[in-house]
Amino acid sequence: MPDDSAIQAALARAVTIAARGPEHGPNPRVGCVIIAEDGTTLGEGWHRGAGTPHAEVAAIADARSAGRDVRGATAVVTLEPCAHTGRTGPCVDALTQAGVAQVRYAVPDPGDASSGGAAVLNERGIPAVHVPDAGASALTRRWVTAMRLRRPYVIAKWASTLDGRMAAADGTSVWITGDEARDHAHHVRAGVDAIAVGTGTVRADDPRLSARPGGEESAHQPLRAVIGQSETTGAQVWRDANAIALRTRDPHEALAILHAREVRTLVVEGGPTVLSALVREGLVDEVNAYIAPALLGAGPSAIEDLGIGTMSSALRGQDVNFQPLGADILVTAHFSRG
Ligand code: AOF
Ligand code: ZN
Repeated sequence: MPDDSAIQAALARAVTIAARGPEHGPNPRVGCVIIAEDGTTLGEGWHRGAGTPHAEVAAIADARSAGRDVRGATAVVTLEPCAHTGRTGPCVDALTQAGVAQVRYAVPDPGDASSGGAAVLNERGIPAVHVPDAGASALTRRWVTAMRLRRPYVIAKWASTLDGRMAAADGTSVWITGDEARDHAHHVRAGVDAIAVGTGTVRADDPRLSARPGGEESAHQPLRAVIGQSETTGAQVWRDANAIALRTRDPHEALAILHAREVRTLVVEGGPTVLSALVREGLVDEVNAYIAPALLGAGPSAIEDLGIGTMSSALRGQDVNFQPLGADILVTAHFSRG
């Protein structure tokens, strides 16, 4: 059996190649490295998106195409091998048929149908052991949250001034931050499944809600979702069919509809009514606040009254990150409840 350092090295490699897969889409990013007793790599593969072979199947095929035998080998995977037939067949069967002797996986599969792969393998006499790994967890964090909570992972995004205003008193809100912050936000859009705004934002700003990282429309365009009951006919968000009207006041219901459409990650870009409703209901997993060194002194803030009256009740983020973007700064904080 390969030693622990060989397993760790294979896992690090599996994380690296998993990251080549798409950030968006219904499936997680997964990598698999199959190693021999002495730790040498026999085959490796990663999942390229829903409908394509899973990482384990890709790794077995890679070994075969190089003429390498994986019988008796160790498969190291970033995610627990699946036990179900979804768009493709069960990885536990592919591993069994290939004659792999044992499996190490970093993240348990939280899916209703797909989970239980490790138990199946163990029953078949192929030890499948959980080896936690920070890199693999980071790669699947949003997807795991979405699967566990049966709703999209929600990123609340806004741009504000130093004094916390997201618009001026006259309602103007474009160009709060500079180019770098805006471009960063477009990169975030290009990696998610959907972007939501309230009807108020559509009426006030008529946003396109497209992903334009580097100024160019990316190949993947997230679904545009408009939450609320006011009329928005003729707005730019309805320019093609990649848009949905969520005619409800209930944020849980809005997220349930998106979950049914396999939206795993959602960016909510305003306005205060929609953002506040989501925060109030504990439905925000991550805040991306772009803060510009400007002062307005008047105008709405991103989040309205939450019914919090005292400092000890403030909602406090975890795993906080700061990123300078030109003259602006991006603060990322997580509010996941697990
Ligand atoms: C794995 N290896 O590389 C991936 C897994 O519709 P399907 O057939 O693509 O199945 C999707 C589900 O399979 C997905 O929700 C997740 O539970 C698991 N993804 N499993 O063993 C992989 N991508
Ligand atoms: Zn699978």
